[in-house]
Amino acid sequence: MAAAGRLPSSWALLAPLLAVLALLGVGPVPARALHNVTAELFGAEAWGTLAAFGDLNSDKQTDLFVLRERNDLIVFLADQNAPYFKPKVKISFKNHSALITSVVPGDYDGDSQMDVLLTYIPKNHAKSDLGAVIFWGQNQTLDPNNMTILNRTFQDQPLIMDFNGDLIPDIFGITNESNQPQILLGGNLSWHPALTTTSKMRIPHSHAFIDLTEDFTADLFLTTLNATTSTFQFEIWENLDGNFSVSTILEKPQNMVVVGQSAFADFDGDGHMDHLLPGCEDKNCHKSTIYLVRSGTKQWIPVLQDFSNKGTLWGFVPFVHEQQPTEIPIPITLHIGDYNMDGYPDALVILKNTSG
Ligand SMILES: *[C@@H]1O[C@H](CO)[C@@H](O)[C@H](O)[C@H]1NC(C)=O
Ligand SMILES: *[C@@H]1O[C@H](CO)[C@@H](O)[C@H](O)[C@H]1NC(C)=O
Ligand SMILES: *[C@@H]1O[C@H](CO)[C@@H](O)[C@H](O)[C@H]1NC(C)=O
Ligand SMILES: *[C@@H]1O[C@H](CO)[C@@H](O)[C@H](O)[C@H]1NC(C)=O
Ligand SMILES: *[C@@H]1O[C@H](CO)[C@@H](O)[C@H](O)[C@H]1NC(C)=O
Ligand SMILES: *[C@@H]1O[C@H](CO)[C@@H](O)[C@H](O)[C@H]1NC(C)=O
Ligand SMILES: *[C@@H]1O[C@H](CO)[C@@H](O)[C@H](O)[C@H]1NC(C)=O
Ligand SMILES: *[C@@H]1O[C@H](CO)[C@@H](O)[C@H](O)[C@H]1NC(C)=O
Ligand SMILES: *[C@@H]1O[C@H](CO)[C@@H](O)[C@H](O)[C@H]1NC(C)=O
Ligand SMILES: [Ca+2]
Ligand SMILES: [Ca+2]
Ligand SMILES: [Ca+2]
Repeated sequence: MAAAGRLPSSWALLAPLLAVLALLGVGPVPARALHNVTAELFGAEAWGTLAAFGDLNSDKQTDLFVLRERNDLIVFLADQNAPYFKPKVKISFKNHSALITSVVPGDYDGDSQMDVLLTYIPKNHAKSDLGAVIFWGQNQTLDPNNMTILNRTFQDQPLIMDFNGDLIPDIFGITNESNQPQILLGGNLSWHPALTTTSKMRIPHSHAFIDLTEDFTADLFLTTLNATTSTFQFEIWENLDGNFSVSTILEKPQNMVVVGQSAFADFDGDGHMDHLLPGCEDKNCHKSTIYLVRSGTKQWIPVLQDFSNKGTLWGFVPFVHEQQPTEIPIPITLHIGDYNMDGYPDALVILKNTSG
């Protein structure tokens, strides 16, 4: 949950969206607490999985990107009149028999028209690599026939970030062409090596683009595998005007055997972002823990180690690779941040094909 603590107002924005999420039956909010406005909101079209939010038609109203059967993307545009979200744009992947794994709206060519990046598991996929395609926005909508299929595949979900500070989102990840992370710069869509790190990136990644050095520019947080010690470690790459250099490397807590996904939040309320790490002290996750490292320090502090409640032991579920992509319910990761760098907090949900 990168950047969640950066702008408190993003939660205010998120609240109504979570209500919608709950109505679609995918969110963490109990739907019982809400009255049924499904028909009012969506009319007869109320089915699918909410995959992302974004303002597609630049009317300053948030539109909903909904997936159906993981190969149709339907954009519900916000409207003044009921139903308040109308299905207006459809992109079908049925003919490609590819399964969409994430939906990330953004203006990837900088023409002020929102585009959408889809990642997908390609047909006849031998490896677990993900394909990626950008559908171009034009005339306040998406053209289903105007797309660019990226000529590299990704080992894992790419991270969308403004790498070079030109306000155009860029696409970061390990591709099939190199072991070093690459960046696809938005605008002219040119590939560049992103960092000189020699460490292997961990899959599923828990990388984040977040200001950890408190200089108001977002830094890059990576979870990597140290080749010498064969353990996970955390690298913070500081952003100096678009040049990234490693500033801190932190080993995982010594007792942690299964390492979960890092999260950032101002845990102790001192105004600084802390790094929270859930995990387990044994392979089967009978002994779950959460550690914290305070901003600017390198010391892990256990914050929660007793997961037993009324005789029941609660544990995290260790990560298991997705076996049957079509059958498995899709876990949802929420990302909140100023996505398009326009000064407003944006909320979006990325679907991942992995748990965790
Ligand atoms: C909510 O309303 C929709 C549309 O009228 C209906 O299909 C759905 O079953 C309702 N849900 C509940 C929980 O009543
Ligand atoms: C999908 O394939 C079917 C038959 O193979 C074809 O009739 C249809 O036009 C195709 N749809 C699209 C959107 O390409
Ligand atoms: C954009 O949409 C408007 C109205 O819907 C239409 O008149 C115009 O021709 C479209 N322009 C392009 C380039 O498609
Ligand atoms: C496709 O989209 C791009 C970017 O918006 C635009 O420059 C180009 O003219 C479009 N091509 C067609 C055939 O519509
Ligand atoms: C990918 O496409 C870019 C242009 O978009 C081209 O410069 C590059 O050579 C291509 N790379 C490969 C591996 O095909
Ligand atoms: C990487 O993936 C692209 C797209 O699938 C493919 O065209 C290219 O040949 C692959 N490159 C390597 C080195 O496997
Ligand atoms: C693409 O744009 C970036 C920055 O905007 C620039 O550094 C790079 O040289 C350009 N690449 C090409 C192939 O035009
Ligand atoms: C791997 O870990 C060791 C011990 O903590 C450290 O000295 C070394 O710099 C790390 N290697 C990399 C590539 O970060
Ligand atoms: C970033 O690094 C490049 C290449 O090393 C250098 O040319 C450029 O001046 C650096 N920019 C800043 C702002 O330090
Ligand atoms: Ca809108
Ligand atoms: Ca665009
Ligand atoms: Ca950029």
